[in-house]
Amino acid sequence: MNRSGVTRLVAYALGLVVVFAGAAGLGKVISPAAVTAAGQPAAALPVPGHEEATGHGQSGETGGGHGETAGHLPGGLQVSQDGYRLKPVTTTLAAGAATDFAFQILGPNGAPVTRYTPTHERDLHLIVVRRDLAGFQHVHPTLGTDGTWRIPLTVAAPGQYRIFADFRPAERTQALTLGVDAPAAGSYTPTPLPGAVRTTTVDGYTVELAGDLIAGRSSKVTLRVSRDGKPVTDLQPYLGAYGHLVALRDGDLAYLHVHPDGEPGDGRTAPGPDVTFVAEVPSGGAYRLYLDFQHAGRVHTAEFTATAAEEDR
Ligand SMILES: [Cu+2]
Repeated sequence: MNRSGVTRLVAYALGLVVVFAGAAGLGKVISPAAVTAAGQPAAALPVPGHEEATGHGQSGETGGGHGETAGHLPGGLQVSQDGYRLKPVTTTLAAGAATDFAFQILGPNGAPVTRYTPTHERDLHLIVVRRDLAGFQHVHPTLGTDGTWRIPLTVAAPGQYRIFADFRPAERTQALTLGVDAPAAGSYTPTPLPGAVRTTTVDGYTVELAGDLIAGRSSKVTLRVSRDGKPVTDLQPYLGAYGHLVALRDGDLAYLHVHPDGEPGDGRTAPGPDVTFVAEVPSGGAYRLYLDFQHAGRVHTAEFTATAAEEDR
């Protein structure tokens, strides 16, 4: 046998081994018990919308209720939705140094969106947070005539950051929240998520959380602001309310829909100490809440971890 004949023989033997291993592997995955009457593996992916179509209370259902069926995802999980796209012009951040962060919102026609309808008094809200939910910032970039938004951004520490744009294009009736990741290079030390608490402090203020998040439902949460043991009753309007609350889900940073219950000047909403919100939570589990409030001319951000109870079934 010449050299090439040996090579062919070896290749043939190797091929046999590969086929054999492949068959053994296949046998493991598709055992007769795992094949349904229709001949499909029982573990096939669920059909989008299936959960909603069949209703709640199915045994073994682990989904999170109304908010999470396909086509109705929580905000902030996607870089593109309904034809709109968040396009970063700047793709990285720098720890401890200002980056001129620029981005565009591209519309369904592919061109940058230049006309917006304000929500909470602004055309666009930019939320920046590290993926471990630390380092939260809520800022308002400036829109150029070409549809490019710009803001100087400084993050305190290295890590992977999530950037959310919360906005409403003029031609839409609903706001959108798109999200994109941006890294700040360097050695990254993740912060474990703090445990759930009812009271936190920030800049000399104490903020207490009352009310519970409930998966699959709207629920009210109230934040009470005090200072030196006294309730603060002269909060200042900030973004059209006495507080602005952002809630992010631990694990995937889903951006929740939260809106204030009452606004300054409506005849029933006092300027503190209580600020009440209506939150819609898509699933049980841990969330990080960030409350921005303004007092004596300064904006402060109080942070909480809250655990949402599973929906009643
Ligand atoms: Cu904002």
